[in-house]
Amino acid sequence: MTLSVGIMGLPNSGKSTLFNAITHAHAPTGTHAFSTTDRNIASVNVPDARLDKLAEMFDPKKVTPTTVEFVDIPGVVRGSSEGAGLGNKFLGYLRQSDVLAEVVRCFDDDNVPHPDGSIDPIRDMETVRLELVLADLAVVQRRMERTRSAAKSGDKKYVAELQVLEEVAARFNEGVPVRDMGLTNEQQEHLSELDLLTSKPVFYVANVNEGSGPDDPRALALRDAAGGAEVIAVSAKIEAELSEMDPEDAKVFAEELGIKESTLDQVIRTGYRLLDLITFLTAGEPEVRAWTVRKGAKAPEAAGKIHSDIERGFIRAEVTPYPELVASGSFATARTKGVLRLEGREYVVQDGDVIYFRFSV
Ligand SMILES: Nc1nc2c(ncn2[C@@H]2O[C@H](COP(=O)(O)OP(=O)(O)OP(=O)(O)O)[C@@H](O)[C@H]2O)c(=O)[nH]1
Ligand SMILES: [Mg+2]
Repeated sequence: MTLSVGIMGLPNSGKSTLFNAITHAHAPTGTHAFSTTDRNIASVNVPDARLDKLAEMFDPKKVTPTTVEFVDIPGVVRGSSEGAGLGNKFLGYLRQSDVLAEVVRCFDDDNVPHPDGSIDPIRDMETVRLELVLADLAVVQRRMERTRSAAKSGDKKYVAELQVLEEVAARFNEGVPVRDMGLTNEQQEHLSELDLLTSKPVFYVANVNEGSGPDDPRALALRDAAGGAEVIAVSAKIEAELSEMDPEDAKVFAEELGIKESTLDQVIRTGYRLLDLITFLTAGEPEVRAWTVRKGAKAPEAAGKIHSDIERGFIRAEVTPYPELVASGSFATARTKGVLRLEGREYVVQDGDVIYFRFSV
């Protein structure tokens, strides 16, 4: 599966700047609101030092990282859901995203106007929350019309669905996001097709002043207000500048600035954690490759990521944890040392497992 991250936030919060920093794209940015007039999409290779090391060991013809997709949309403003600005129409572009990254302006810059005239990250977070709730409410109301007429026949499925939709709409009217409604799995099931934005996991990107970091006072205040959601503090502007530099120079520069982990790495790590995703690896002469699966996936499911035939004909998995493989130097040595294990259908794949699947056709 490819993780898709939707980037949203108020106009001029730095969404496109962040998008460019992460994807090395050149989406237009600017000091006027709504610099972005349509969505930007880009795919990025997930950096993984393990792949580089395995490539050294196996000298493969091909090295294939996993990818993450980013979607950048025009700014959301107060009233977007009723047609103000460009926001609401474009919020729909995020419905396919697995996780939302909300950029919150924490930087001062008189040249970059704020749509509400002042810097107030918590107010901005509230504004966006409300607009997302209202956008979801509109989706639920449209669905309710259909469900209501379908329920007239007395069909139990639609009667139950209608009840859930009515409850959810009432909570939306109180401003509550789906993720905070405490719905049962069964209730959620009725909503799954709607791809509601407020049911998606969200994290915040505090776009702080140049030279500020995780202890930026505005980022800290945002963390307090975020109700346990993750807050990453970055300077999108600096990160965008770094992304334009020669990678070696950028590394030196980032160290001088005290930037320990690139924004891309932080965003991907957070997305993977929120969605409970892990990476397993395959290694051989033809190809060294990284794959993404959900935590808890068993060996045949992981095999299915490679090819459905391998899942169908699954016999066993030969599993070597990455550190053991590196320490052994080869699968042959790993086998004689006993660190290459034979695992069956019930084996739960772990992050960093290097796997060779045996299967019959
Ligand atoms: N000083 C400073 N300026 C920034 C930072 N991030 C973005 N900007 C500037 O703020 C302006 C708006 O940035 P964009 O990335 O276009 O903002 P956006 O959220 O995509 O805006 P819309 O597409 O209009 O919704 C640009 O002039 C950026 O250069 C930052 O970290 N610090
Ligand atoms: Mg933009």
